[in-house]
Amino acid sequence: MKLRTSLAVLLLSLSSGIALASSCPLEVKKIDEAMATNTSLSAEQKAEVKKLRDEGETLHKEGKHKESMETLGKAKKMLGI
Ligand SMILES: [Cu+2]
Repeated sequence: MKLRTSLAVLLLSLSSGIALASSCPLEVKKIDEAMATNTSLSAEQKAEVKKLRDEGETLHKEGKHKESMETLGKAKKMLGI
């Protein structure tokens, strides 16, 4: 790979990392909002969503944004958002 190409790839991966880093808290917020308004979930389902939400938040704090987004995505799916 040429140096310029490697640099471009590096920059791209960095910027997507930053975009992901800022979107995790947004996803957490969306989940919190949906949790507050969604009453169709059972207590167990809510506990599961809460667990996934907390896991996602922890992963985000550890800098694992990809994993965080995946985990938060599961919670969102359960909430139907
Ligand atoms: Cu993040």
